[in-house]
Amino acid sequence: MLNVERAGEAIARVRALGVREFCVCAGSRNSPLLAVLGASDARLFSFVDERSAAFFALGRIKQHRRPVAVVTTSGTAVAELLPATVEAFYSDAPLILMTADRPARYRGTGAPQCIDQEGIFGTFAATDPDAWNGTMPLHINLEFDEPLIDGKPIFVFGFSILDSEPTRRPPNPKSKIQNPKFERPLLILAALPPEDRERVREYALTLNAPVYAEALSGLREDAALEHLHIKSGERMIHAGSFDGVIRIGGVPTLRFWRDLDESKRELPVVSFSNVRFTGLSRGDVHPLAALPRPKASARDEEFFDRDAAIAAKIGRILDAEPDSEPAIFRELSREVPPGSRIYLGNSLPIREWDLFASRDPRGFEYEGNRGANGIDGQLSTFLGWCANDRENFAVAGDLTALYDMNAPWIVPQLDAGTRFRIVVVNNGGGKIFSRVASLKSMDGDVRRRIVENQHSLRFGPWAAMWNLEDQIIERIPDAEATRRFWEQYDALWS
Ligand SMILES: Cc1ncc(C[n+]2csc(CCOP(=O)(O)OP(=O)(O)O)c2C)c(N)n1
Repeated sequence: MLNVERAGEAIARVRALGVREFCVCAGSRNSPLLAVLGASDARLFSFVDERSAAFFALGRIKQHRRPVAVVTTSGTAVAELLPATVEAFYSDAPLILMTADRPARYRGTGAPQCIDQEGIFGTFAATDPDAWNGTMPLHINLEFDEPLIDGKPIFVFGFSILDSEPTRRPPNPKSKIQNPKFERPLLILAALPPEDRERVREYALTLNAPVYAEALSGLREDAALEHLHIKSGERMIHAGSFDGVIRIGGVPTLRFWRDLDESKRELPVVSFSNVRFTGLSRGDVHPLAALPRPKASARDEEFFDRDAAIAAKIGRILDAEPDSEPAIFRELSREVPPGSRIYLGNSLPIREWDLFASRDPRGFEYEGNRGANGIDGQLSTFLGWCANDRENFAVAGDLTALYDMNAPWIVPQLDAGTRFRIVVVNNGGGKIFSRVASLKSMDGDVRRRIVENQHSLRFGPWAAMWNLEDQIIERIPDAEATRRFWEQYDALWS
């Protein structure tokens, strides 16, 4: 059965239980539910913060004395429902939690935004609608596989617009450590602790294969690896003829990692990481300590020439569109003082930084919450990570910042002399969703309102409230310039 049909059934089911109002919190995993609801006559309230949505739903239940549903995407979005669920449980309130999930085969693999959601509310929520007594929370967890709606792989902006990925699985210490013997390998470097970087650099140099290095690897701007880096972005990977993938570090962010579970299932993957999770529904993770001496591969000059040519063209488009969002990311990477520590928020920041930040080696140290990929708690994590001996920068989207508005509370308690800046790239909503193919069929206004949560809020008064006008910097990309940028960018690959 199609996802939208299953979503329609689930919504009809809860409507039959008396639900008239839905508090929706968008993600891409719950897009089938959003598509159905957007085309329905149900009353919809759209939220950024799931915790707030669930408490609001509780208020509606108290007002109208009938069940209200909260609809979320996967991952920490689900966990954010717990406080209101506990409150509802102890006040006999029929709060209905409709949570989108990835297919069960991903459970335990550590894939982004895939957590163990089944039964996550424990005794605080019933899970069987047929046996539900109508006086306590009810959790309906819905697995949606890809394609979420229309069956085509979704490529937007050169990276995934999908916010969820597979689950986690403990490493298998007994699994035989493979020394990958690929002829034409691709090396993907994801989050790495500083102490492992030297070894990984040596490995990459000997392997001599194209390297896709994410910022959190700490090797994206590494001068010694400059001749191996793929610089035009992850779409270039599709232009290569790789016969295997070697991943080192945490679960990668790039869309291609998801393709390895979908359109590229036949491509062998070997992972070395101290993170226990494969982030894929296949394969094992070998400890980084077991990184073998690689076999050198022959350099594919044609591949690197094409990559360099496209990267140069991207640079020229960025020069021509300085007010576009990608150009703002490049500019930020040039403005931040060398040696700074940079926290990259989820959604577009982590992706646009990987794609467009300058590759000049400037000694940046990167961090980010890449365990479950939520947009919640980002500024709080950043402030907890701020060190007092260097400058600290966070780069976050506007909804991500809105989600954590009270994070600055802790600032007066940080070590004296802690220097930080929070850069909010305010593009007026969750713009990662602006080109989600599966949502195209929805009415444009509905999509902007309930999926992107489009807004015209400004962050100056928030900065003033906390007395942080110098530390909170708002950058507002020009939407038209951004559109023009992506149009030209897409044309490079056609
Ligand atoms: C807790 C949580 N809820 C929902 C999501 C789904 N989600 C992924 S990206 C995104 C939008 C983020 O918007 P913003 O911070 O403004 O960044 P932009 O996409 O504009 O870069 C949402 C809601 C999530 N990842 N985590």
